[in-house]
Amino acid sequence: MKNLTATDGWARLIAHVDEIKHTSIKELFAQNSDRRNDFCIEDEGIYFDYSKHRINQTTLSLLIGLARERGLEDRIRAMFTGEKINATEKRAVLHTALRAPADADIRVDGENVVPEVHRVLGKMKGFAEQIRDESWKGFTGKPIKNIVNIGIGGSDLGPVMAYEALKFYSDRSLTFRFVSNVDGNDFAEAIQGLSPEETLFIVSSKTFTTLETMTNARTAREWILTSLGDEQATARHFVAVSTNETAVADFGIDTANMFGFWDWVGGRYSMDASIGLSTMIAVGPENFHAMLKGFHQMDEHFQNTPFEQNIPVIMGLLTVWYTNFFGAQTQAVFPYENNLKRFPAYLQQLAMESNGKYVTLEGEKVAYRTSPVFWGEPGTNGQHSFYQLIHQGTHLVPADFIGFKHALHTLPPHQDYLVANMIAQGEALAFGKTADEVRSEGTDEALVPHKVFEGNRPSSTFFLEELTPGALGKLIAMYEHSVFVQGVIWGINSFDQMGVELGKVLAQNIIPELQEKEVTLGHDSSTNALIEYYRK
Ligand code: G6Q
Repeated sequence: MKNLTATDGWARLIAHVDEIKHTSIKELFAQNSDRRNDFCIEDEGIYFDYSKHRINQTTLSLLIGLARERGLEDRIRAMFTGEKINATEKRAVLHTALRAPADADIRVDGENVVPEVHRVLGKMKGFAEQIRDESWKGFTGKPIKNIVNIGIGGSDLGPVMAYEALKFYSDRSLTFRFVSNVDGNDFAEAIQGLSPEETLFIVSSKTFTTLETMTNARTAREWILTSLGDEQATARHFVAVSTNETAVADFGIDTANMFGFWDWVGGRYSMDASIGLSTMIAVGPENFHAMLKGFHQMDEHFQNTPFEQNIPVIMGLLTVWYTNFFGAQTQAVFPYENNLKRFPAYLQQLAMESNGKYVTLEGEKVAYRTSPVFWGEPGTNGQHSFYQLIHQGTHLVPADFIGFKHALHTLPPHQDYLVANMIAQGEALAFGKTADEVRSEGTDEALVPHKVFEGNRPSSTFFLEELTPGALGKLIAMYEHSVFVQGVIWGINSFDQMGVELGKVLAQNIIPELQEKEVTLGHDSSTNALIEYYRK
């Protein structure tokens, strides 16, 4: 593929940014009274307002032109039809098959994978129902009341996020905890107050070899065996979610209690595969399927909607716009829904592990920026801490606001206050407050510069009806596809994660050096000194 910076689309955008840079969002609104309609998409129950951006119609058509030049249509088709677009690992990328209807036909190496997806979903349903109706008993005959998911990265962030997001729909008689960190504090705190007799561990690991997960799983097995005093207890208190049947059996988990998935599902794209088992137990199979339906609706939208009206395409292109043409280094995501408190952390992995890369598919070093740093916190909390920087700091931080028309609770003034704040933030960022406006409030002249808000700070607003399982599915798929669009423009493989390997390998070298104090150290002087400091 042609180098991105050598494309016509890139050259046109370079020229165009020079023109539009000098026009503020306020001026863009003044120039076009219909701006709110021109830059707004309402589809799939999502109201996506992207009018408060530093773009006009020319920007949009140039960005869409660049997407076409980069072959986005073809890449979308390739992904959805199971081509091995994860070229470095020679794998198909088919998280979209996880939420395809049972009668869909999606082939990998000539075989339709959808029946197997639905077989596993059926098995998950059977198990989730047994836990929920208490017919699955622990070793001593008591029903399971506590579910602890052990996993890390893609085997943790999705399940935690979804549990928090859908807590409202969860069975409140069950307790859910999540252990990820190899720091023993994580495990020790997670089992606080839990009775081993009533606790089930879901060991979630695609490879079933991950240091953190296997260490926590062994500690959990020890805890169960010490408390219940019998090897046989493992079978009633452990299930596995994995692709590695041999390692699951070696650990002592009956493979009848293993829920599989496939190499064409990346870890960070697996929360709607069996990695979502804890989610299904929490909210029940029906709600889980409603979530999958939401995912699928967004998949259909992404696959079939013209780019001009395609939510993930526009989102992805806006990220490219600010990253490559305005030098933005970060992108903020602010859900105005407290139950989405783990959503930014989930997105961090999705976006940054997918597109935080400096090598193209052809193996060349890029000459442009790739993924920005994604970050965020729920509103309104963030307003009382870091929003200062977004309003008056020196960084350009494009922001996504995510809000819902209806609250899940019935506490009347809260929802209006919440939504008012979300809308106000977008308005303040875009339009700011001039020196004259500040003066007209009788402000002391010395304070005027401090109270001016320059504005011209871009944001998107996503409004949905209510945080239902289906809405969550749509939101996640929307970001998944937006990240994909960015990766296609940048010409990188969004589906491997080789950058996480080196640290893991070096840690394996250092472990014995910490444990055996006589081993001679052969690192650099700083690393040697750190190891010696720990040894002492
Ligand atoms: C995600 C990554 C990574 C992975 C974890 C856990 O896309 O591959 O975050 O999910 O390293 O791996 P296991 O599921 O194999 O334990």
